[in-house]
Amino acid sequence: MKLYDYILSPSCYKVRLMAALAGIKLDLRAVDFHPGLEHRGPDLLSLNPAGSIPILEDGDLVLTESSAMLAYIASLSAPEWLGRASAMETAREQQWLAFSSRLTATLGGARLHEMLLRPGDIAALQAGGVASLRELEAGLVEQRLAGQAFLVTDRPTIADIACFPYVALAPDGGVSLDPYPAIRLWSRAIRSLKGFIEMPGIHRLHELKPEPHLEQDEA
Ligand SMILES: N[C@@H](CCC(=O)N[C@@H](CS)C(=O)NCC(=O)O)C(=O)O
Repeated sequence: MKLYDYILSPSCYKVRLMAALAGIKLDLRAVDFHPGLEHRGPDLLSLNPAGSIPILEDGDLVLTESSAMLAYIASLSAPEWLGRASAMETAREQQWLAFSSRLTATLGGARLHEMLLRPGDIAALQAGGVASLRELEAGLVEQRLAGQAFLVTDRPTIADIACFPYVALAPDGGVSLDPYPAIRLWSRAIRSLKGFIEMPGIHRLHELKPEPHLEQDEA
C-alpha cells in the first residue's frame, strides 16, 4: 500500500497513525509539498485532481480522502476500529468524520497560514478553529458523562483518528488548547494507545501541564 506523504501534513499523519495502530506497513512516497508544491504538478494531479495529499494507492484502488483511507485500512486489518456495533455508533462515526473536515479547514488553515505563510484571514480561521474546538469539547464532555472516553463509544474508532491531528496541532496555528480539559484528556488517551506513532509537534504524552481536571469526575 503506497502513501503519497508529507511528514508535516496532519492529513497524511492520520493515515500513517491508523496504519501503525492497525499493524499495516505503508510504502511511503515523500511529496515535496513545501516549497515544491509537487501535489499541484501534473503527475499528482492525474492521481488526485483535487490537488491535495494524502493519496493512497493499493493495486488499482486510488483513494484521495483521508477518511476513506482510515475506513479502508480498518476494514482490511482492524475492524474493531470501525464504529459499527449499532446504528447509533455508525451515525456518530459518520458525524465526527464529517466534522473532521471542518477542523482541516479552520485549524489546518490557521496552521498553514502561520507555518507556511499561506495567505488567508487568520482571525477568521482561528475563530472557526475555536468554534470547532468548543463543539468537540462539548461532545467529549457528553461522552465522559456517559462513561465513554472516545468520540463514538468507549473504545477508539477511526473518527478519533480523523479528528486528533489537527486538534493536537492547533497551537501551531495560534489556537490554544488550554481552555479544553476534555479535549486534553482525550488527546492523552489517544497518545497512550498501543502502537501510537509521533509526528513532529505531536509526541507521546509530552504535555508538561498537570492532568486536566473535569468537574464531573468528582461526582
Ligand atoms: N479532504 C482531504 C484534505 C487533505 C488536505 O487538506 N491536505 C492538505 C495537506 S495537510 C493539502 O494537500 N492541501 C493542499 C494545499 O494546501 O495546497 C483529506 O482529508 O484527505
